[in-house]
Amino acid sequence: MEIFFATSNKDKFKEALHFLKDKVTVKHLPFDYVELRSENIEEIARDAALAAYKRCREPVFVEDSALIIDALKGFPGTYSSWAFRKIGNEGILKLMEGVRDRKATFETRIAFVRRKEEVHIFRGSCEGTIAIEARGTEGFGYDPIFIPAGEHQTFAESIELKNKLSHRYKALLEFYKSQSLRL
Ligand code: ITT
Repeated sequence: MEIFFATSNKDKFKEALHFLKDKVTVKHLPFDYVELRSENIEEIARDAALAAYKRCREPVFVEDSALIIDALKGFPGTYSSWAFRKIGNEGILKLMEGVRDRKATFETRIAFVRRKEEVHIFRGSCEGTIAIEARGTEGFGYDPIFIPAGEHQTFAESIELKNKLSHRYKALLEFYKSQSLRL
């Protein structure tokens, strides 16, 4: 079976390919569209998947991820992409200066459309904390400031750790286990 992953983010595509390459043929559908404004990542993923399906008329999935920081009342959440472009990791660390509760969660929703209007959702999350300073050069986005629960390294310091524990990995595993990819 051949499926498309619609995303504007090459790093996300690389990580998905790493996991799915032995299981299914995944093709990149470069996809820039105006994302729905919502506080619900599932709704955003659903809307994007339907738009992607309209574009390619082939089995396609999208994936929306959000970093949710407890002490910032869930910010950046569904504004993660915008916040990363505007203030980046430096800006997040500044907002967290002197904050003791550093708990944060990465959430991912995969939305898969095989045929018209039929959307399947798969979830993955990874709990952790926001580091005091950015560390590491691997991965992308917020990886240098995210430490998964029970670990000491950030995702950017250990890509092996990320590939094993990440929100994306868990959502892809659900996707794969669902049989959606086997017909
Ligand atoms: P598409 O929507 O086109 O797929 P995007 O980069 O906008 O690409 P998201 O909305 O899912 O992707 O991501 C929101 C932000 O969170 C964005 O700035 C990413 O860099 C960041 N992000 C997503 N997954 C991440 C991960 O695994 N590690 C670190 N940062 C991540």
